[in-house]
Amino acid sequence: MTTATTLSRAEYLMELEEQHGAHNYHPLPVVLERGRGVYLWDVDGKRYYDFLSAYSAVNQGHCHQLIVDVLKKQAEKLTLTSRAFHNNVLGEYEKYITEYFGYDKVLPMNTGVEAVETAIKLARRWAYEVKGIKDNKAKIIVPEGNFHGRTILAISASTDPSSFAGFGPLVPNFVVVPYNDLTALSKALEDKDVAGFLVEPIQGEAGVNVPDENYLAKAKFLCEKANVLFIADEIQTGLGRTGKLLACDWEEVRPDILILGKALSGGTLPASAVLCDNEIMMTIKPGEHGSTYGGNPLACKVAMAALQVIKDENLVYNAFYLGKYFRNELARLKHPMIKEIRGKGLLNAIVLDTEDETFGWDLCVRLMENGLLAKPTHNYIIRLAPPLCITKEQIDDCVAIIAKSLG
Ligand code: IF1
Repeated sequence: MTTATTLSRAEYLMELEEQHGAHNYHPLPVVLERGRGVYLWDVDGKRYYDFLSAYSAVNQGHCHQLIVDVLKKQAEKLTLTSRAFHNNVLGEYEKYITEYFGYDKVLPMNTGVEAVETAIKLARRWAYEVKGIKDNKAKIIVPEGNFHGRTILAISASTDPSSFAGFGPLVPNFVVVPYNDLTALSKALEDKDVAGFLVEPIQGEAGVNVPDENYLAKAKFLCEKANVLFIADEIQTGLGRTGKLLACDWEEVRPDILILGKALSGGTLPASAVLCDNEIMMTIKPGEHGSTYGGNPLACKVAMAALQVIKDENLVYNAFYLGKYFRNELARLKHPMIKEIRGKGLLNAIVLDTEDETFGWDLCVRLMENGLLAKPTHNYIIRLAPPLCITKEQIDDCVAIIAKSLG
């Protein structure tokens, strides 16, 4: 019988999770206690490079001092009023973020998937009130391999059984087309009941799938022609991650509805946002949508600080320049196990040349032992996405760790 005394601190803490927590994840065997910048430390004081960045939620780096200071200051003052009343922060935030991205209005929510749900509600409401689609007939086109979160609506759009199997009945009226296939999209857009096309500019979970040049631009053109809303899920690809402020900026595409989350708060607390112009946003009337914490003064102050850090620290250019450098350095390894290197900015992945189901996991365990944390998105695809504040020297250090771990 093992007791708490015979287990290490890390083992004891993992045991607590095993015993008292839902088993809805399979984490790497590491117990983290502290984060700063690109680094994480475990309970034994071992330091790691974070190459997951909480799935792109800490683009600014862990516990960014400026963001944390704003959080602490506002936390002592006013954290939540609900939207039943006004407060002195929300309007300032709404002005700031709508000018930052160039939209008429913003609807603030908390998690990414709540923002996705909000975007779909807006698209449907616009379809009925503006486009003139018959009530309850609105359809949303989504690409194969999409990932938009874990709610019933989001998994209803998914084509991955591990997301939707066993959770039915699902939400109807999602039309699936192959990703990066304009002919299929064009055909699907002939249906007059289509309200929107919901797309990730780069598919993160599917394994950092980068579409062909001009896919986004041509898709946007086809949507405009069909009077269908182009809805960009930039929850993971936005906020500098791909070397542009938004991944859509690579093709100068302006989404009709822009969805943000994750790094919007610099990884301190949940904050998400849906931005669009009046024609769409004003179709939702008072009392028809909301959330207890949506737009709370604490999240708004933190989000303004997180967005300002992206600008002031030039994180977009850093991601652009060091992403290119990182991919080149990985390529220079000419390692036989690396079949493909792909990504934009600091959203990258290596595809391993193996049929071995466990190779990806085993490699991530070796990377962990060598001081770098990453996670396979599928058995043989390893996502490599550090905070955007990483330096060239740290990239060199990490390429060496990756080379050593690959053997
Ligand atoms: C998990 C994946 C990434 C997202 C995009 C919406 C959401 C996400 C493009 C929902 C969230 C997270 C969820 C998290 C792991 C992570 C993830 F592996 F699940 F698929 F990043 F790729 N749109 N992605 O990536 O945002 O509600 O989570 O705030 O579910 O394990 P959320």
